[in-house]
Amino acid sequence: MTPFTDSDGSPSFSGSSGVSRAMNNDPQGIDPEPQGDARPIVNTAHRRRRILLVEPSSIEAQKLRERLSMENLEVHSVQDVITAIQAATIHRPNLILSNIRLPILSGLDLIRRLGDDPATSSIPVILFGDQVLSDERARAFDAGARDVISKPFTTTELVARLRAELRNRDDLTALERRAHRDGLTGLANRGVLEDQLAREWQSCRRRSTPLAIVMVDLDHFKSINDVHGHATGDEVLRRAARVLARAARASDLAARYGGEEFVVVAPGANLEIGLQIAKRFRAELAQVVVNTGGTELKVTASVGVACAQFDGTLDAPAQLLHRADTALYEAKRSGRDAIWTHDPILDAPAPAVPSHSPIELGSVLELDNS
Ligand code: GH3
Ligand code: MG
Ligand code: MG
Repeated sequence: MTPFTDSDGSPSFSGSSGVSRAMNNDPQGIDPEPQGDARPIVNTAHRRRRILLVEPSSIEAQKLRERLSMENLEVHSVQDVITAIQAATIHRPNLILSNIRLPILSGLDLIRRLGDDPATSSIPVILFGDQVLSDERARAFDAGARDVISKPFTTTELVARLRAELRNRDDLTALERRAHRDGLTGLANRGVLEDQLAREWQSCRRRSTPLAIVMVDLDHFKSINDVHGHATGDEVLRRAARVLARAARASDLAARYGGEEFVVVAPGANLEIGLQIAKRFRAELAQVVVNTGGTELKVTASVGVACAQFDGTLDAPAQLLHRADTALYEAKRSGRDAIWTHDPILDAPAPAVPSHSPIELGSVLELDNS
C-alpha cells in the first residue's frame, strides 16, 4: 500500500530531484553540450512539479487537489505527519503544502522532522490554516516554514505563493548546481571532489571496503592550445570529461581536478577495478577524434591509480591523492599515454599499462558498470 493517494488514483509519484543526485557520476548529469555561463539560470518550465499536500480533511484535500491539478502540478495527499514523512523520504516532492494544525503532530513538527533527515531537509514547506495567529506564524517561520498562509485566502493567492516558492527553489538549485559543477565540462568541480572524497573515505573505512582513485592528466595539452587554439583545447577537455564519466561506474564520482586534470573517486573499488576504469578511459579516449578544420586531432592521457585498503598504511585522503599523483608523475616520466599504479606490495609506483601500449579492449569491456 502506498502511504498516500494520487489526485487521480494513479500510482504514487516517483523519481528524485536535487543536487545530490545530480552530483552522482551519472552521465545524464553532464550536459551533452555544456555551454558554460551561457546556460540559463532557470529553465524548468517544462517540468511537472510534485506537491505533497498534508490535509486531514478529505473534503478540503479534494478541493485543493482539484485546484492545484489545474495548474499542471502533480498533487498527492496524505492526512498526517508520519505518513507525510514517509512519502517525502521516498518520493521527494518539490514542495510540501501542509495544514498547520494536524492531529497528534502539527505542521511545525512536520518541518522539524523533515529537517532531521538530510534527504528531506531541503524540501520547502508552506503552511496554511484557519486564522493563523501572529505568534503561531512566528513559530512556523522560526521552525523553517517558507510561507504561512492564513484563511481566508483565495486559491489564486495560494497558487501564486506556491509558484513563487517553486521559482525560488529552482533558482537555488541552479545556483547550487553551478557552484558544484565545472562550467566547461559539466563534471563535479574540485570542491565537490574533496568533500565527497572525505565522505567516501570515512564511509569506506567504516565498512572496511577499498577506495580507489584514478587521476588523469591529458598529454601535451598545452601544445594543443598552442597549435589549434584555446577553443579546440576546450573541446578536447569536454570530450575527455565525457569519456571519463562513461568510463567510471555509476556509483563513482568523476571530477575536474584542475586545468587538464581529472579524478575519479571510486568507493568500493580495489586497485584492479580502479585500473579497469583507467583502461576503459584510455581505450575510449583513443576513439575520440577532434576535427580541427582540416586535421584530425587525437588525444592521449597519462593516468595514476591508487587504492586505500584501510589496513593502517594510509591516514588521510590527501595521502591517497598523493599516491595517485606520484603514479601519474611516473606515467608521464615514462613517456606518457600510460597507466601507472601505486603498488601496495612494493609501496612504490609501478607500470600497469606501459607507454603507448596497444589498447586492450577485452579487459576494458569487463568492467561492471551496473
Ligand atoms: P604534460 O603532458 O606534461 O601534462 O603537458 P601539458 O602540456 O599537458 O601540461 P602543462 O601543465 O604544461 O599545460 C597544461 C595547459 O592546460 C596549460 C593551460 O593553459 C591549459 N589549460 C588549463 N585550463 C584550460 C582550459 O580550461 N581550457 C584550455 N583550452 N586550456 C586550459
Ligand atoms: Mg597537468
Ligand atoms: Mg597535461
